[in-house]
Amino acid sequence: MRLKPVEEVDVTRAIVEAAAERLRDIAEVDVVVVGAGPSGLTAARYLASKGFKTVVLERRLTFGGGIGGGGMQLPAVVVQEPADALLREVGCRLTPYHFRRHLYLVDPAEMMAKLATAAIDAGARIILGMTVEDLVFRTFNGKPRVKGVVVQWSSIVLSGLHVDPMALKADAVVDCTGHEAEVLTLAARKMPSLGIEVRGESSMWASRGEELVVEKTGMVCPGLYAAGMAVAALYGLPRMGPVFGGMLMSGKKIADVVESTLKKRL
Ligand code: 48H
Repeated sequence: MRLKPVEEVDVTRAIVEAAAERLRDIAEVDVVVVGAGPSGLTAARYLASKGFKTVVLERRLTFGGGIGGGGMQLPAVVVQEPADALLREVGCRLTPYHFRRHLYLVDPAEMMAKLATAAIDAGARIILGMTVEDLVFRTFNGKPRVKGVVVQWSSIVLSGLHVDPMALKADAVVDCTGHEAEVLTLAARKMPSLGIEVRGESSMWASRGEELVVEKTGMVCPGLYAAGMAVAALYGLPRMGPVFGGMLMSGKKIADVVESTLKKRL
C-alpha cells in the first residue's frame, strides 16, 4: 500500500492550528503538575481521574524522569508493597524478587510508558519541552497564594536568548521536579514571605526515606504542593536510591490532598 501524498504547507498549518488550540486549552487549568517523573505521572493520573483539569509540564522531550536510569543505568527498577498495586493498575508486569517477596522488579521502559499512558488516558495532558521558570501569585489578606506558573520552551532556556515567558493559571501547582525541588526553590528565593526553606535531601536510608517522603507529601503554602523527591529536598529527608514505591505513593497522596483542599475552597 502506498502512502498518500503530503503537502508540506498542510503539515505546517495542521501543527500550528492544533498547537494553538492545545496551548489555549491549558492556559487555565485546575492543576499544573511540574515534572513527568514517577510522582508527577502518578499524581496526574489520579487528579485527572478525579475530574480535575490537569496538565503536566515536563522540561525534557521525554517523560519518566529518573525511572529510565534505573539503578546505575541497569534496566530494572524496584518497587515494594503496597506500591506494586499502583503499577498493576496501569498494567505493568511485575516479578517478585525471590529473596524478598515483598519487593518487585519492573522494566523501566514499561513503567515510564504505562504511567504516562495511564495519565493521558485518565484525561491529563502532558506538554514536553516546557520549563517552569517562575510562579504567578496574588495576596489574600496580606498572605501570598500561588495562582499559576510562568513557562518557557526548554529550547529557549537552553539557548540563553532573552525571550519573555508566558503564564498559565492554576488553582494548584504541584512540584514534582525531583531532587532539585525547582519550583519550591524558586518560591523560597522570590517570595521570602512564604517562609519556605529547601533544606536539601540527606544521605541514604532507603526505608526511612520512603516512609517519610509519603508522610510529608502535602501542601507547602496556599496553591503550592510537593510530591516525590522534591519533598525529600524540602524537608532534608534521607534519599532512598533506585526504589520507587515512595514516589508512586507520594503521587497518589498529593492527588488526595489537592482534592480535599480545592473542594474546601469551593
Ligand atoms: C519542568 C522540570 C523542571 C522544571 C525538573 O526526578 P524525577 O523522576 O522526580 P520524582 O520525584 O518523581 O522521582 C524521583 C526519582 O526518579 C528519583 O530520582 C529517586 C527515587 N531517587 C532516589 C535517590 O536516592 O537518588 O522527575 C522530575 C522531572 C524530570 O523529568 C525533570 O526533567 C522535570 O521533573 N523537571 N520540568 N520545569 N522547572 N525541573
